[in-house]
Amino acid sequence: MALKLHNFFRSSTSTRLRAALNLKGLDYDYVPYVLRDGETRTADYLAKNPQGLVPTLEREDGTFLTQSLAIIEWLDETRPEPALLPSDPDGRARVRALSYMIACEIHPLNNLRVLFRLGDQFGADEEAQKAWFTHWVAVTFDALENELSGSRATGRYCHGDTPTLADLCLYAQVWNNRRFDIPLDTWPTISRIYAALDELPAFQKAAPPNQPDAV
Ligand SMILES: N[C@@H](CCC(=O)N[C@@H](CS)C(=O)NCC(=O)O)C(=O)O
Repeated sequence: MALKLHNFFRSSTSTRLRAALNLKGLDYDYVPYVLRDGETRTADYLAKNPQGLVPTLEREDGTFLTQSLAIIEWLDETRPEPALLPSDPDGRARVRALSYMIACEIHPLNNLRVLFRLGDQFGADEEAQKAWFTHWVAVTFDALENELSGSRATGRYCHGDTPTLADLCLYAQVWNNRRFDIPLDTWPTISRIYAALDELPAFQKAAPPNQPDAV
């Protein structure tokens, strides 16, 4: 049985994982879910992913892995080439820190269920949700821009000249920002790195509009 990716085209955590699978040259079956329709809240899906979130990676033996960063690190350990984390501890710490800036400090605050909650509990309309989303992107992208532009460890990509975990997160977050039309020009280094990543077939193939369930 092939690897199966349970995911959603517009989900940034899914985009991260698709790009990792593509960089590793791995084929997978694509299983789409519509988040707004509650397709990840069914008993069948909750048996795969107890949080009812995407992505979930179904392994060849029918077992499941959840949490995009944990899945990507598992892929990197089981299929080491090309490496998505540097070989030195300092480099790994930097790449993980850049990744967590996005994965821990932006994504959870702007997730669909948070935006829904803002609407349901506080009456936040689309404009208010956009302001919320943009605020949390800007707070961390400003800091990320400072780190990336000020560090000699930054290369063509976030860390040196080969894509790492941090680039998977950055690329997916830039796509996610398009949901609210957030322009990139305020962050020239992020913008440059995104453009370099977008030239790579593994990233292009992972981009939301290029998925079978894209609408
Ligand atoms: N930390 C988790 C987050 C997963 C997650 O929140 N995925 C989003 C899509 S990007 C989701 O399923 N959202 C559904 C919702 O918010 O109800 C990961 O990295 O896998």
